[in-house]
Amino acid sequence: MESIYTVCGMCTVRCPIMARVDSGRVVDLQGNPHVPTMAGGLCPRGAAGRALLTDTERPRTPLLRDGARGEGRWRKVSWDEALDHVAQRLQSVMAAHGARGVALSDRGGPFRDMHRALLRGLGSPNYCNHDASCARNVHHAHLSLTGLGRKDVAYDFANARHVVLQLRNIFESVDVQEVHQLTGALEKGCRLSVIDIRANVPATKAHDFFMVRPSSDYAFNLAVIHTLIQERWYDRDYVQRYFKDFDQLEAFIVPYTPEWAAAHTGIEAGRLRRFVQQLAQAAPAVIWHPGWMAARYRNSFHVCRSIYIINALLGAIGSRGGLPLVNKPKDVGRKGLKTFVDIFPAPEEKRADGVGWRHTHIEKGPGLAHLLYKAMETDDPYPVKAYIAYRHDPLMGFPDPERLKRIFDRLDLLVAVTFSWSDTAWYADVVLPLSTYLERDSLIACKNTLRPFFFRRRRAVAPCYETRADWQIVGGLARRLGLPQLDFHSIEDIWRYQLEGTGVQPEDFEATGMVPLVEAPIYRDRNDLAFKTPSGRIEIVSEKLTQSDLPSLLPYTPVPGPPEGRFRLTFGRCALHTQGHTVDNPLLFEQMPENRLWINTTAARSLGIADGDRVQVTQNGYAETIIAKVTDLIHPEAVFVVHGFGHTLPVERFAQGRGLADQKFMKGGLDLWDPAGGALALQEHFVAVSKAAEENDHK
Ligand SMILES: Nc1nc2c(c(=O)[nH]1)N[C@H]1C(S)=C(S)[C@@H](COP(=O)(O)OP(=O)(O)OC[C@H]3O[C@@H](n4cnc5c(=O)[nH]c(N)nc54)[C@H](O)[C@@H]3O)O[C@H]1N2
Ligand SMILES: Nc1nc2c(c(=O)[nH]1)N[C@H]1C(S)=C(S)[C@@H](COP(=O)(O)OP(=O)(O)OC[C@H]3O[C@@H](n4cnc5c(=O)[nH]c(N)nc54)[C@H](O)[C@@H]3O)O[C@H]1N2
Ligand code: SF4
Ligand SMILES: [Mo]
Repeated sequence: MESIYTVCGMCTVRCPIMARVDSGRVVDLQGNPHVPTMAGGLCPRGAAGRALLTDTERPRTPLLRDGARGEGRWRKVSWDEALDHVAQRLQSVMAAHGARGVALSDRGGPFRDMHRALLRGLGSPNYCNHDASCARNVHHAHLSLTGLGRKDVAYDFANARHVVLQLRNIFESVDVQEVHQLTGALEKGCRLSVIDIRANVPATKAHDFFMVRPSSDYAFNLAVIHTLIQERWYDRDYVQRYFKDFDQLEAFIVPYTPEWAAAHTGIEAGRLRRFVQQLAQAAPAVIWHPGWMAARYRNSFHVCRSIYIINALLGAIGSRGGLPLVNKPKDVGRKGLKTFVDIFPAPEEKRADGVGWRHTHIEKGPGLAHLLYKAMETDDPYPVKAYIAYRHDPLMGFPDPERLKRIFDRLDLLVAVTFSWSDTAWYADVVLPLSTYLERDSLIACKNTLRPFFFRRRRAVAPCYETRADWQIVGGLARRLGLPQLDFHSIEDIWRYQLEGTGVQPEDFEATGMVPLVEAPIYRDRNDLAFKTPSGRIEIVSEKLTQSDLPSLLPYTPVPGPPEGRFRLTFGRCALHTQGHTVDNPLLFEQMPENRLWINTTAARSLGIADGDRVQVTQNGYAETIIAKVTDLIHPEAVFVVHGFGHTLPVERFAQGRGLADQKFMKGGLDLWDPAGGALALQEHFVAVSKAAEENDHK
């Protein structure tokens, strides 16, 4: 029996794991035993990864579309034919429209260096990732205050004395190490407060649960800031040392009393004050989590920004037990990995999504994919005619898939690189099948934490079908497109290239799968923090926002609520599935075959709906049915579903026809986004709910 230290691929958290392999078969998966915070454990999805290997429904060879887009008629082809085809089509798009006519989007993360380099090598600026549908608001909120990205701070749960989760479902939207760290802290007496629109799993374990009116979080947080300042419960030394324009915050916050907020949030003023006092008592070992999936409302950026302001007022940013600054290799005197993207100069061409020139306050890196799609729709600022969806399923992860399909109809080439079927792959012209994470080696990646380390994914077994690893797919395209710098003979050659000058060798990963760059975690001196804003301080007024005519301190206006007889459609995750791509996994399907519609008991009763009834959800003539979960534990204005269900593809035997697809109830959603943070506002859509008629008792 061989033990292989590698990285889970069932979600983007990428936990370190150990695969045990016997005679070419993976017999067991567990958390990497060398990582204490994994405690040998995995989440249910991680444990179900083995089912991918025997999945005969996933794309098993390269496929070229035969019929119309989305019709599902495919021709199996060799890798040579598929890669030749893609390279030729890319070349003809580039001949007609220039390199800028090619776009690529992915799912972010640490393994993207090579395909980003491919796009840059071609000369296109149009790289995007999924983040406009996820955490862009969080990231930009932190940038605007501190000049640091959202991942430039860690969450030091192990040493925290009070953790606040708002828009963060930590025990269901799982990161295994965070779960272990937080449960450990709770056992040692850390307080947990949850601010949510429904009692999620963290709420059931919290000392305090605030069920706020959906979309009223900004009012809640403004009242918290008001109370901290008015009662002088904030960390005055920290504020004096690090805040720029504190006086502007002080003046702005005056009207936002807890009594004022109560009318918006439904939370009694006295409760809010007591909570703020408890926070101040635990400071600076406080983590008010800034959220993760914060693409919800057109003011979500300011919700996230207010959270970071609260953390800063409590002195938690940069502190042990709070949000300490992470270390990059150079911070600990080491050299980082050599990158592929830096082989090529950054394209001078303007981005099609307008980021960097129309939208100067938005970070260029991953841009804003919804604005890329609008450029494809209008040819403004120029035509984009080839699109590679690389590990990305916008037809499920972005709103209004019917409109997106019409946009994709304007493309000359749509390529999907994926290990499973997805709505986008099904609509593509070419499917390039990636090997599953247990069958492929990856680049080496670097994780910046208190104790930064290099890690890599190593394959546990050889591919079961005609699938390939990323480096082979990208290398194959690069060879055909005149970019030999990205064409490597073996993964070992790639690892050696990346590790050049770092003092680390590929063999150093054998023992545990990772190589720490420093002996022990390093906390920076809290009295000597360096922020990366123009002033080097925490900037309440951000020049970049001002230059874009956007306020840094947004006065409160309520997000419009549901019209009479409708509900706000809200969504989130559960511990048993990852987005839309695990429903067809037989082990996970068995545990949870479909989503249910959470609906408040009083609202349900007035509609004659009982728990377990099949109900119809409608919006402007579009309807789907789903089973109702009638509960007191959700705010009456909202209904809630776990995202990722309602599949229609015939190649997904288990998932097909099960549950409801929330993204299909988001008509016009590509136009609804937060102008300051750039992310979509996916929870500004309303639906009607009724008991399904008998004859509709199926989907
Ligand atoms: N098991 C599992 N884990 C995952 C993932 C997965 O698919 N499955 N995906 C990963 C990814 S990509 C992400 S982005 C993260 C997401 O991690 P989170 O952002 O923590 O997850 P969600 O479950 O989307 O939402 C968090 C909570 O927001 C609440 N909520 C909805 N509307 C409002 C509101 O108006 N106000 C307040 N206060 N709360 C509201 C929901 O009820 C939910 O409990 O999880 C990651 N981890
Ligand atoms: N309505 C609605 N929309 C949402 C959300 C919601 O809750 N409701 N959640 C949002 C969130 S938080 C996110 S992060 C996005 C997620 O949406 P996407 O970014 O599209 O993410 P996934 O579904 O995780 O992965 C996309 C595709 O990549 C494939 N894939 C998975 N892993 C790999 C890999 O390692 N390599 C390759 N090449 N392919 C891979 C999967 O099989 C899947 O088909 O959706 C967002 N959109
Ligand atoms: S959280 Fe679960 S699915 Fe995600 S990487 Fe970790 S073990 Fe895998
Ligand atoms: Mo996400």
